[in-house]
Amino acid sequence: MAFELPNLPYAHDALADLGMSAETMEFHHDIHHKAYVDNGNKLIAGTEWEGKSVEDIITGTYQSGAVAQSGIFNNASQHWNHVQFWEMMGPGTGSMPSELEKALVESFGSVDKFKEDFAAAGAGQFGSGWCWLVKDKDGSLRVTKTENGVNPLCFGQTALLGCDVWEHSYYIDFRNKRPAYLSNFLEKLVNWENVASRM
Ligand code: MN3
Repeated sequence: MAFELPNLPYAHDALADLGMSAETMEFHHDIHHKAYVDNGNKLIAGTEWEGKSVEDIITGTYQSGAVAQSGIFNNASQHWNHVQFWEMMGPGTGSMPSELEKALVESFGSVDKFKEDFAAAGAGQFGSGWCWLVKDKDGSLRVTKTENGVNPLCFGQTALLGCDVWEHSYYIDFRNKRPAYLSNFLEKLVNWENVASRM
């Protein structure tokens, strides 16, 4: 099926008081995400991937490893990544559901240690990419980082939380201060209910 740009699950200015401005959303969702959708649709037209789900396209093109398919992989994965990213944030995110808190404490020792590891992964990703909280194939929770559009689907993992550390995600609001963007993301922007629902 053709990729489709979803509306944001909230208004463009809904996160402005929480550190992600309407201007960032206008560039990030309306221009960057839309470009992945439009370019992805152009690249899959007439190929074996046309009509496949975005998840199948991501895992299929990543595993194939064929250079000729890297454009399809990059655009499909970035489309999927951004759909998840918008849903993983929200205004008035509230408190962390207890089952998520319990799982984080079991896996990392404390919620603060999880946040420290997650922020370090994001800050330590050299160049563009993402940092993640994933549920691995054995059920364990792990913090990971990936380059460019690579995501947990590529490794058979479930993405519980992801943060976009491409410069387009933070340069308008935080300039070059990626660690400040990551800390703000964890403290103010994450929709922990959404994260818990993915477990
Ligand atoms: Mn982005």
